[in-house]
Amino acid sequence: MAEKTPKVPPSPPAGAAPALDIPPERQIDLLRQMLRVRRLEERCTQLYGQGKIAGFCHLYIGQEAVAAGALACTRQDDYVITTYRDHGMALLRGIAPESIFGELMGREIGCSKGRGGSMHLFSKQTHFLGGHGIVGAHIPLGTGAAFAAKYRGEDRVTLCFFGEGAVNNGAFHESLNLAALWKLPIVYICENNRYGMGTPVERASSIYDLHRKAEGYDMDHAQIDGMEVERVFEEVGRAIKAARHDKPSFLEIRTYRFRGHSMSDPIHSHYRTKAEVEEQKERDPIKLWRESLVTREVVGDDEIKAMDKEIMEEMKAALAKAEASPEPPAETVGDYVWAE
Ligand SMILES: Cc1ncc(C[n+]2csc(CCOP(=O)(O)OP(=O)(O)O)c2C)c(N)n1
Repeated sequence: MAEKTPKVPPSPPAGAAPALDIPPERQIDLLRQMLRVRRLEERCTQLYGQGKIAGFCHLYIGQEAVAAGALACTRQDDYVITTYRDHGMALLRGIAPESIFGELMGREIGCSKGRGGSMHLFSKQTHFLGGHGIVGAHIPLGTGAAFAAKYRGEDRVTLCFFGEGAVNNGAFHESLNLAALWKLPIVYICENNRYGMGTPVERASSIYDLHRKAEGYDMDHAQIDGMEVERVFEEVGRAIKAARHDKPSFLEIRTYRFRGHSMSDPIHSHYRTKAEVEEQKERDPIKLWRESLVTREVVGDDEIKAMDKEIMEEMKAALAKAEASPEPPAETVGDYVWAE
């Protein structure tokens, strides 16, 4: 049996500057987008603490490089579908932050008109197909979106994100089989943050290098360090190009969530040590990329501080708009249940 790779990925050799083929403005924008997700979610923790968000709330803090790197490679008409850990993905697909805050608080301004909440952000206009609460259940939906695009002769690609908790689920395997068989324009992206709630991946999967599961379907696959936004950008970009030419693939992106599984879980639960979380925070994707940009003199630290301030203002203004929005009138509770 193959050796399991060490839990903590080795750090790259000190001073090893990656050869980057990414325009400087794009490099700065990758930082901006990660910061936008982080600041949005920090506001979410406050709102949850104030009792303004009811129900479930799963944060993406620590995983921002995956959404930022991957979505930067998409076209606006591509489809994106993900799990309940969806705030960052929704923001970077183009849903306005006030619509996200509004949805979390059950307000009319919410992207799902206040009826879905945190796990069910959705937007037809931005081709963001949700926000799904049942583990693995959206993987066939993403596969269906890719099938529809191909059937209609469009060259749209679908990015289908899920956690490592979904890859032992039958729907995952059925989907990969059909995507490979029918050469669908889809990239399956497993955000392997090591834990499905409190269960470590090595207690749930017979193989540890999850990307190898695609071999069973003769599908291209790769494993990527999800704390390095440039790697995510490059690899997902490559996979999307291939998918536009009818070559689906499966990417395992290794990442880490810094917070608990959801807002109702403590950050350091019995399933992982505080030391492990602290060690992973050393590889905070925002910190790594910020240092890289400054060291390579792509942007100065003062400019980054100004950008961050602007983002905090953006989130503050968005939150004010969301709080000013009313709850939907009670008599509309039955609306949108059936297609009209
Ligand atoms: C079919 C199903 N079983 C169980 C659950 C309860 N559940 C919610 S999240 C979760 C863990 C999923 O972990 P993973 O897929 O790795 O995603 P992560 O939360 O780490 O992003 C479980 C078991 C569920 N929502 N759906």
